[in-house]
Amino acid sequence: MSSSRSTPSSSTAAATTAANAYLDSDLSLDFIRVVEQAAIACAHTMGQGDRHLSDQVAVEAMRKEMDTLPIDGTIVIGEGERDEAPMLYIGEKVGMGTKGDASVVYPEVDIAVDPLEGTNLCALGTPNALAVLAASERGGLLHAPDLYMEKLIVGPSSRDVVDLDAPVRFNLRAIAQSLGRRVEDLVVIVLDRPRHEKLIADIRSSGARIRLIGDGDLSAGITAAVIGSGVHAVMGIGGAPEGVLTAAAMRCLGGEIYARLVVDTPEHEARCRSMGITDFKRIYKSKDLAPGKNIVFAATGVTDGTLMKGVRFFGDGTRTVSLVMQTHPHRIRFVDSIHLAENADRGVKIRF
Ligand code: VTB
Repeated sequence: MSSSRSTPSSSTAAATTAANAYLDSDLSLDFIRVVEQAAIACAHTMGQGDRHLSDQVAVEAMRKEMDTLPIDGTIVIGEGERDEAPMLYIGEKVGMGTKGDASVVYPEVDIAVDPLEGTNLCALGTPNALAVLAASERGGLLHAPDLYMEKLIVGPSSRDVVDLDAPVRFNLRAIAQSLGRRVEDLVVIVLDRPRHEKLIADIRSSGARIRLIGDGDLSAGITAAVIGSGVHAVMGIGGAPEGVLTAAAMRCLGGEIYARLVVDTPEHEARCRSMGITDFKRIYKSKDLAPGKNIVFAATGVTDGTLMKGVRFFGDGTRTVSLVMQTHPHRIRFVDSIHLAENADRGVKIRF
C-alpha cells in the first residue's frame, strides 16, 4: 500500500500530483476488489434469464465497493445520464473523497465502468461476461456519448498496418502478413448482428475465419491483443463507451483500436457536442480514447471466458480470476483469488 494515496493539501495541482502518485503505485489490490465484487454479485444470477437483474446487482456491488477506494473519483463512462441511472451515472462522485473530510485531498481519478459487460451472456450463462473498470488521472479517458462506434481492434503485431477505411480484404492481408501467416489462418470476431451482413460476407470472401459472438466486443478486443488466444482481430460496430474501455486495455496490452463514432442524426450530433466532440468523422486510436498518462484497467470473469474463468462458488467460498493492468508501472497481472466465507472454519480445503 502506498503512503502517497492521500496528501493533505488544498490545491488542484496537488490533487493532480497525488493522482499520478496514486496511479503510479500498486493499484491492483484497490481496483481488483471493485471488479471482483461486481462479478461475484452478478454471477449469482447466471442463467436466470434476467439481464436487468444481473446488471443491477453488478452495479450495486461495484458502487458499494468503489466508496472504499482512497480517491476523489468521478465516473466519466457509466450507466448513463444521472436521470436514467440511479448509480454509477456519468458525473457521479465516488470514493472516500466524497466523505466530506476537508483536511484530506484525495487523488482526482476519472473512472470508466462497465459493471457487467455482456448482460445477456450472464443471463444466459454463455461465455465471456466480464465486470470491468478503467481509471486514469483526471481527463485521461474520453467522455464518449453512448452511441454506436465502428471498431477495428488488433494486437501489437498488427497495430500499425491496418486502416479503418481500407477494404476488409486489405486489412486482413496486412494482419496476416504481420503475423507471418495466411489470411485463411486468421480468426476475426464479429458481433452477430444484421448490421454486419456485408462485413461478414467480405471477411468470408477473403477466406479468413470468423467467430460470431452474441455480445461482448470488449472481451473480444482484449483477446485479440493477446498472442496465443487464437483471435487476431475484432471488426464491426458496437458501443462507444466500451470502445473507451477497450482503448484503456489496449494502452496496457500494446494493441490498437481504430474507432469512429456512428453519428447519424441531428440528435446524435447534439449529444456529441454536449460532450465536447465536434469532429464527427474523426478516427480515434487508443491514445485518443484513453489519453491518460496513467491508465489502470481491471476486469473479473463472470462466466467462463477465453482468458479468464468465470466466478465459481464452492460452499465455503468463491473463486475469481481477474486481469489487472496498468501503464505505470507497466504491468499485466492475472489474479486468481479465493474468497472465503466469514464463517469458514479451519476445515476449509483449498484446491490448487
Ligand atoms: C452490444 C454488446 C457489446 O455493444 O452488442 C452493444 O454486446 C451494442 O450492440 O459488447 P447492440 O445494440 O446491437 O446490442 C457492446 O456493448 C459493446 O460495444
